[in-house]
Amino acid sequence: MTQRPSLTLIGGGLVGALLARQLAQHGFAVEVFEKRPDPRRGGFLGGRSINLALAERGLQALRTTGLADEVLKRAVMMRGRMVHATNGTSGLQRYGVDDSEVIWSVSRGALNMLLLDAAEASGVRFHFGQSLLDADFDRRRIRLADEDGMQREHDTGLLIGADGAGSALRAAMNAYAPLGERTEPLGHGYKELEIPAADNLPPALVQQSGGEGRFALEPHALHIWPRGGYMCIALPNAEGSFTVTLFLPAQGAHPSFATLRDAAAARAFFAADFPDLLPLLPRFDADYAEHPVGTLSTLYLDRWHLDGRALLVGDAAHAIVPFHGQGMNCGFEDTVTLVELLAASPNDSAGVFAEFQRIRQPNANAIAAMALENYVEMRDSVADPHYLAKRALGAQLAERIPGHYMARYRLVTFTHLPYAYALERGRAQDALLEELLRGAPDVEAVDLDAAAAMLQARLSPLPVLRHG
Ligand code: FAD
Ligand code: 8RB
Repeated sequence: MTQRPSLTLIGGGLVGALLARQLAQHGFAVEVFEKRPDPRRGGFLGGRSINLALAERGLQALRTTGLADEVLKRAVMMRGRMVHATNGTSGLQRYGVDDSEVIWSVSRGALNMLLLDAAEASGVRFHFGQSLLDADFDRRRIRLADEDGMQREHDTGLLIGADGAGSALRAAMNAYAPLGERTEPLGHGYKELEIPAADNLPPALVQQSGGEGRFALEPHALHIWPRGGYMCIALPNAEGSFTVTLFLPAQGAHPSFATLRDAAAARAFFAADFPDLLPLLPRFDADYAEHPVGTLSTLYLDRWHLDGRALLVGDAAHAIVPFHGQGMNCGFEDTVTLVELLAASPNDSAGVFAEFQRIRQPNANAIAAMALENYVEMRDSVADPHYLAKRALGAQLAERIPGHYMARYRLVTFTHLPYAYALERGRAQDALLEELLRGAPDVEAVDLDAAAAMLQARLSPLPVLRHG
């Protein structure tokens, strides 16, 4: 075997830990510097439960490294979006065609700890409580600070930045040679609230029954309270609680975070706009007062690497807004591509980094665009009759001609087809659905045989899908 270069990763978050594991499995010597203390040492106790939606792309990356089953054991299946209308009624819109097309709610803390264990078991060396300050790319040295501010220097191998949206390695690379960095703020912020497990709520409020009575709401769904310009969502946690996120304009006329300065103002707003949700939030005032307003933006870079010396992956390269639930999934997909390229050409890091960017950047741009679009869909369109008509027509066509029609959401969430393909295909399909509905007062009036024939004539067949 040829001598493989050693790798120095900055950041042991979701992407860094998973990438480290895969690289070590391929015989690379890997060390990771992580700013925060080791979360496995009691740190997460008493912390808030934050969950994420894991979809096929992320699952596939976990499968390649033998971790998918273990992750799924602790995950809660979500079959679709449960839309809670203003009048208090709710209904499930399935994400896929059946239970083979579902997404999974996983705990960020538990997932990160599982990935750290797995990476360590494969031989990765972690240095916790070590924050990157800057990098000398010519001398291949980095400067780090520990939690007490004590600084030290360290010789590195190839540098990979998996240090998230606020990446310190990116800042160091950008200072050495500009990366063409651009941040586009969404102008909306978010705040996390919690619905406790049902045994901590008055029984009269618990809206679902059956074998899973520890949940206050239907557990197997991603809940959405769409309200036009803003919304709340809730994802289930395995122990029975839900993490709720309020998305709202940061500034401007009521309602915005600027006009909801304190818990009392926010409570009045919830009582008016989310009357069915507020009673499920017994810690509303404390959560609202204590949890910070998070900001949301999209990050674009012209370059993700410094020749063969340093590369950015995950959020450090392409942070996106959350509305497609694909940030982690996209970062996990990055790791598979990078490891394949590095394993094939371990001694050509400049070629590998350039090729990685060539393959991944158009896809990162595509999911960034689709994530922005999905905010409008989630907060607004899910209750719009024209949107629902298109969705219903699409579902019938998907059943009739599965080789020619697959909703964009399904292409993104349940396949490994490139994000850029999903974006382009979605546009073409959408134009045809619009055309079909223009000539018909409603879905029932569309001649499905003629519609299917038209799609088959005007769209290329979908690529054969690899599953599982
Ligand atoms: P991070 O997970 O941010 O990890 C970066 C790591 O680098 C951290 O451990 C950090 O401590 C460390 N670090 C930072 N600076 C330094 C430094 N100077 N030196 C050393 N280490 C450093 N994505 C989905 O796919 N589905 C979802 O449902 C979803 N939900 C989300 C919910 C929330 C509340 C948030 C905030 C994000 C969500 N995302 C979701 C996005 C997802 O969390 C990110 O895309 C993903 O975590 C990116 O992984 P990463 O490893 O690149 O960055
Ligand atoms: N970051 C998600 C979807 C798509 C849901 C749909 C949406 C919270 C921060 Cl907002 C959101 C989705 O179209 O019906 N799948 O997974 C996850 C989402 O938000 C996550 C929990 C989130 N991400 C800062 C907050």
